[in-house]
Amino acid sequence: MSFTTYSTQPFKDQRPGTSGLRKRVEIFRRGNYLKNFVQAVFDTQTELVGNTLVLGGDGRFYNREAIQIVLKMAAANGVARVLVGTGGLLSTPAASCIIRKYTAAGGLILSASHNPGGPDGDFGIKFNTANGGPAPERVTEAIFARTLEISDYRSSNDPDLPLDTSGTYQLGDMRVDIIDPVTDYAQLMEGIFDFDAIRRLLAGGFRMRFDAMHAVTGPYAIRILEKHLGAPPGTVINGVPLEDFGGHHPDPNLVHAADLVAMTQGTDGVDFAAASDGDGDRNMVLGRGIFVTPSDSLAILAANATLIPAHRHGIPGVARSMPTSQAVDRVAAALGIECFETPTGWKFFGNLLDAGRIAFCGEESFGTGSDHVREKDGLWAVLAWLNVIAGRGESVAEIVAHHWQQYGRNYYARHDYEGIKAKAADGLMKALRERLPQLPGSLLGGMTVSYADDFSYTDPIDGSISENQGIRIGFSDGSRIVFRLSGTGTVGATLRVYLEAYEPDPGRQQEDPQTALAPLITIANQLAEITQRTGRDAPGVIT
Ligand code: VG1
Ligand code: CO
Repeated sequence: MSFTTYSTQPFKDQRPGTSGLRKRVEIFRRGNYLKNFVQAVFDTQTELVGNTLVLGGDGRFYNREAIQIVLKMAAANGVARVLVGTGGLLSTPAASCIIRKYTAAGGLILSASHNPGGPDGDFGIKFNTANGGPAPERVTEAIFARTLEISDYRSSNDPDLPLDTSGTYQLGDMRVDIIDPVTDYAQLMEGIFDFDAIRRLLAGGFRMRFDAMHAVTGPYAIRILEKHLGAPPGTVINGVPLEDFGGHHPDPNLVHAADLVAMTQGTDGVDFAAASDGDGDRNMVLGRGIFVTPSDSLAILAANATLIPAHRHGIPGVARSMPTSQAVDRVAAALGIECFETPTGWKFFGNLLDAGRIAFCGEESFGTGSDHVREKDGLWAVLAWLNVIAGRGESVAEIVAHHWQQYGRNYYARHDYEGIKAKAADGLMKALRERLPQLPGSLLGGMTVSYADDFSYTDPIDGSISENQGIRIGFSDGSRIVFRLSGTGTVGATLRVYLEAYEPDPGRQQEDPQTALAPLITIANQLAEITQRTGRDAPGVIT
């Protein structure tokens, strides 16, 4: 096989964050930036030699070029076979499904998820291990260490492959299968859910919309919802993947999917609406006149798991990331199953899923999923909701109201301060950390602090420890404030403030969350000196 070894210089900033390496497109296109990182993966993940690699991305600007670069480097580094989605497309959950189904040694997913795309937008790359999940910290740290000392990379001298035509190709000694990105995933979904019940629901006049936000999920949603389940054409909107996502943030929340939200309003509003993000792993769920918080969604799906055929005998346990509301904890307690609190990022669920300790897990950041893959999965959540709605014969609003009546309501909001100065953000977190020891037992805004700590997680399966995962302040009535800095941003720093208050009384569960959380918002601002330190008097995004 013909390949060339090229010399290169290390970059100092290639440490993966919450979900892979994310930078501005212009940084990825500079010199050998992408090649260095990919070579560091091949240098450290030696099980890829002689084995299968899965490759695909969310279709954003630079995706196609990056796919060709990775293919040639894989060939030069001794990978035996690569499975690529046509057009270089694979949603993150589909990549996870394909890694597992074809027992690949790992996968490279090209995505910056919900971050904007285009020449001035963001790009990203993430390595997933053989279980189909995001590489754990020890792996990402080994890759990062390698990027700091890298001196050359290898690439084959073959021409580009025609990515749009499925088929089998040869790149030197390496076989490349360009496969339909949807088929395997659609089959997996069919084996999990009651498709007949969903078909009957959709045939009975139930009206829904799915907003693919011009990101990767369009082809998946059209195939599954419209072709397999019989939803009328036009159910999926913005279904064509575009390199710049039509100029929008492919971020399924009340701010960035405002048009979809509007379709659920008023007497003519649709019965159900959902959206997913750039790489298809996030979801937002709406009913007529109601937004379901991702934290509530996880709790409601867990409470109704047995309506889903794959889980008809019940689930062994659940997990949520630390800032996610404690709504699912109450369900787990009622069901008598285990409940785990993990740091932010899907990689922390992998061991628990592999060990069979949990079947459902989720994050407040519009992430929900199960043991069917090792990533969060936007369409899975949509199908799970449709399955539950069909099974209960109730509207989304009724399902939510009944859930709150039974378990209480966890009022919840996240306030994001994006693009603040890194120094200001670090100073704010440091000052908070210094105050932690004095807080327990003290009164803040008339509320008693019962604990205050910087979250540290010991993985129950492999014992690995992850420290400094966010500051938690808990009050005696079950309320919480959490502060952490984002690990996915590409400009300055982003402070996230997570607020949660528990309301057991059904007579008081209909307030606006910002009103119900107002006392906590005031406490959070004062305690962290947010305005003084960041110069912002309000969050930029509230979800
Ligand atoms: C954010 C979310 C986190 C999620 C991560 C990746 O991370 O808060 O819950 O796992 O994005 O999601 P951070 O560090 O910015 O808070 V995705 O859809 O970008 O793969
Ligand atoms: Co995503």
